[in-house]
Amino acid sequence: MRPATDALLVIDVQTDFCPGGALAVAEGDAVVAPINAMMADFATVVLTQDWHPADHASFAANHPGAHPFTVTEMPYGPQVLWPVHCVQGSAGAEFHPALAAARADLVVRKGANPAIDSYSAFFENDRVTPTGLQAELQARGISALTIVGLATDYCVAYSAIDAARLGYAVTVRLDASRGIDLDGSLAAALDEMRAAGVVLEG
Ligand code: VGL
Ligand code: ZN
Repeated sequence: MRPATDALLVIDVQTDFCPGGALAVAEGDAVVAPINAMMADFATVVLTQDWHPADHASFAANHPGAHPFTVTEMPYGPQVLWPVHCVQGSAGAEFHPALAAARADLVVRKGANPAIDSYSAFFENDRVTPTGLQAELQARGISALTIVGLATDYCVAYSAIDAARLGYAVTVRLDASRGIDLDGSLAAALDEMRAAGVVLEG
């Protein structure tokens, strides 16, 4: 068992990010067994859930003529346009059925503002609007985070870099994470995480 100041942060292990889902990550379901096993080592387990309204601005379908996996400009910067995924209350937004979600101490839902995407578990993509996770972790006395889940190069990387900036000791377990890898995004995200002081393991 790790010290009580360590938490496991499990990012977006949801049906839509697993094979057969709307935004499937290759081998996305392969993270479930190692994550369930890791939970036994941590007194605090936090899950995040991507949780979009149907009119979310990150969906290509809401931009007439736009194709998924292209990039558009939003007021807060460039935004990849995704297939419709993780719509609030839909089957695709559920946690993977084999994830031990009942073990979670806290579930953070993100991406509910139709105008702003939210890759990070801490802030929306404007990088200033908080999700509330930082206050929750502070209240629980957490100072170190092990981060796992989907996708390595988007929500895992954004969460890890924000966590490092906020002063947490951050480890990403790559063996319990999988990436989308859009135009070299995986290699870029690994570089950015290392540069932010994130320890990459596995
Ligand atoms: C994610 C793209 C869009 C993720 C969420 O969980 O990494 N990626 N929404
Ligand atoms: Zn999303």
